[in-house]
Amino acid sequence: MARVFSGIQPSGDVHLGNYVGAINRWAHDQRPEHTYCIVDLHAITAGHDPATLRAKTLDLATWLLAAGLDPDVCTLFVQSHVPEHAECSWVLECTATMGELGRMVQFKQRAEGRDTVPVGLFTYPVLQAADILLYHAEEVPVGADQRQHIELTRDIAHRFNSRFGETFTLPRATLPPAGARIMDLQLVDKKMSKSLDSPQGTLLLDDSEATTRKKLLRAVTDSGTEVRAAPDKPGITNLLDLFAAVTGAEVAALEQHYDGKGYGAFKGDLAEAVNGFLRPVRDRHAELAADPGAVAEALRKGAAKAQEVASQTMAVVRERVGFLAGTVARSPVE
Ligand code: AQP
Repeated sequence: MARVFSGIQPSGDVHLGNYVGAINRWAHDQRPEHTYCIVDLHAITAGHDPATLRAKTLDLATWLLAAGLDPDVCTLFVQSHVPEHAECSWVLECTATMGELGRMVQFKQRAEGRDTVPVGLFTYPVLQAADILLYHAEEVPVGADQRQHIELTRDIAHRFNSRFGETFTLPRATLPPAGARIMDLQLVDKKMSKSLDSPQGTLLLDDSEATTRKKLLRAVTDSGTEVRAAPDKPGITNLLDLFAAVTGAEVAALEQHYDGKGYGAFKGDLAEAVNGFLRPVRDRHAELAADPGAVAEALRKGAAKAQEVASQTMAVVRERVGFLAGTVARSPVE
């Protein structure tokens, strides 16, 4: 059984891309050796409002529990509750190079050559490496956007192991069969993202069924009427991928089924399928949101479990790096 780690940022409202690319798989595949993290340290890299961050963190935890993550089965926790993440990140920053971080596509897209971007936006892939390596994860279930960061994690782990002795496990990214990169419904060349300002193009878990339907019916398609995946038809290709992700159907079978039926019928059925797929999660979220104390308690237990593993890994890292043994002051999760 592979050890698994994956994370999600509380940087905005959870969308369907997050759900099919990551959360739904986490919930389906969860086991005791799986660790899932709300990565709030990552959510402060690009400017944020403290009260909103706190509220979004709790709400994201509520969505993860609503999706079916069971704190008695897997480990679910908030990153800032386990201080070893920041400590490990610093050690790994001294292993990673400016050159490799400068090649990260997400950094290049976000920074766009500006000198004024926070340093954290440049170094956060190293924090992500620390997140994964602390738990000796072998697999990291993510959407396609994160593949490059997982490769970087492998490179950093390999370099550290070569220098200081076998310490970290080299992880690999695992992608879903469909929905690995859901695109924005309006800006079809951009991935659906919490941080993209495209309210009509981002399908939120929190949207009502009527809003979901409206957004899908208005999704940008291409000229023509053929329901077919093709490089010159990015809009309809994305919707086919989404349909496949929420129903488990093959894209080829969907193309055949909608042959000659046009975009309208296809989009209407897609809206039905998406709403049906999300209904149980939305209902459960509404129930759980009424008891935020229970959600916070689940996170507290999760942090204690996570810290048991992370502190053991950090003890080895400190010793390997050559830090003098001593009593480490920490703020344990009670
Ligand atoms: N569009 C997507 N399609 C499939 N999977 C996706 N993921 C994100 N977007 C898509 C996957 O969701 C997990 C959590 O990633 P995240 O918290 O980084 O989500 P985000 O929406 O990308 O959030 P931000 O704040 O806009 O972050 P940036 O733009 O900085 O990444 C991951 O497994 C991710 O692959």
